[in-house]
Amino acid sequence: MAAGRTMAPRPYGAVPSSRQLAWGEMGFYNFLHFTVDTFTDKEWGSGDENPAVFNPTAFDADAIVGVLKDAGSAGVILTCKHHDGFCLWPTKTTEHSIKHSPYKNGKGDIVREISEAARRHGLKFGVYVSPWDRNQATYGTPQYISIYREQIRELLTGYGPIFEIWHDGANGGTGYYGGANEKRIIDKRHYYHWPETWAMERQLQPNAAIFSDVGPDVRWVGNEKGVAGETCWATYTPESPEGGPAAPGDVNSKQSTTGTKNGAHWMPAECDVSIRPGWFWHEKENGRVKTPAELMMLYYESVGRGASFLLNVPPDRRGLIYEADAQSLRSFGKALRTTFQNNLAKGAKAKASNVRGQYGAFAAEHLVDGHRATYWATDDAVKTADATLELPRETKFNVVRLREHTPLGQRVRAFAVDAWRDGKWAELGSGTSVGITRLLRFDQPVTTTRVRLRITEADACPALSELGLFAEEA
Ligand code: FUL
Repeated sequence: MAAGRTMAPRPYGAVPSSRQLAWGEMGFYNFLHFTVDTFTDKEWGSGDENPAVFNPTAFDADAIVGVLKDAGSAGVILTCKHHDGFCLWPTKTTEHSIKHSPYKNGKGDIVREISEAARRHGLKFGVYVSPWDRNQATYGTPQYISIYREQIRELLTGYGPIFEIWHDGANGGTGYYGGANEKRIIDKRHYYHWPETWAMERQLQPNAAIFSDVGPDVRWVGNEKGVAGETCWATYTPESPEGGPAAPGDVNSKQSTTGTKNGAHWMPAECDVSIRPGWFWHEKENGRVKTPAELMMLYYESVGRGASFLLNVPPDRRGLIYEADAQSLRSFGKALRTTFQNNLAKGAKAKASNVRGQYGAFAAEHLVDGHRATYWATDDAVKTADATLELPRETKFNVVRLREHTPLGQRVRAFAVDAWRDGKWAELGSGTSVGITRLLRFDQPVTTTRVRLRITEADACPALSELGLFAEEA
């Protein structure tokens, strides 16, 4: 008997918007940190840099994006303006831009080149626009907020669809500020009037996910190591370190790492980290590029914990991805593909201890049909349940992938996975939050014909769209 929509479980708690759902499917994507700092060997330019220093000699957007594509990236976020205030596009808002650089004799536009290359390669494009501007004379006054919004407007209207807008929490301090050379402390909670800026962004790019320490769509994970909490809820109620209302740059970052169980908002975490110690390219760090194995570990600790993996890869002074970085990324991409292109649970027979209304629409087989849109669900009153896979043959794997059907919210609180071994079930591993994706990775491969998922705790009847099995190359 077919089950109508009305038979589906009611959503539980905060649920994702369609833009958050689309964002949640991306998993791994990249940051490009590129500006005057690349040429001055700094991490935070003070704002007094001469635009003439920005002079990449062999900039090639297709080459850059091509490396990211090979790594399996779903998108790229460019530092269109970092704290130094130098704009990588010919903005009308300031003279402190690429217009006054030797790059293409001032006729260049790095934002255009990267956004177009991204589209050519099938990657989505996003923008980082630093709220802190150490060049602007008006920084700290209301006038600067208009300038900042105008910069965002230019970026959101001139460069096609944007998948994410990145608002940094680092705000205020010393700077050049048009020659004042002083320290300017702003009121992080009120100065930017964030809700108005977000409303403008929504209007201009309704599908873009807005990122900051407090969302509204995607939250910072609370560290720059690229690591989500072992338990990481997609729901979140941001608080300031003192426990009051939070703002970008003024958040209890410990809570950001784990999120809030039954939190007020759907606001999954994004794990940002650089492939090198710094965010910008520095010659002295050429020997300190993260290895493919380290990148893979970070993938498990971010995507594998229900967050996303935003890996920074800084172009060098030529305007290319440095060879060591490119090599590491390509090997990482190859390992990702080798592992995840073949779901070994495909073709398994799935059975469950309870199926909602005994309807085929909620049967356990949806755990292995390869679709996020279909799912196994239980009756409303059944909050602990098992699903068992009977594999077509003896199967060797070392990774288990679980996914909740997130349009119905985050429901599962704890689970365990077992394998059939020597005539009985043996537990392979267990965990707490699932959400968008949960990966369990075992040091030793498991060989078995049967795998069981146990939902050991849930706040509402579980609804899961995947139980996948994968094997990493030894
Ligand atoms: C931080 C910035 O201060 C760093 O320079 C970098 O852009 C990082 C992604 O965010 O807050």
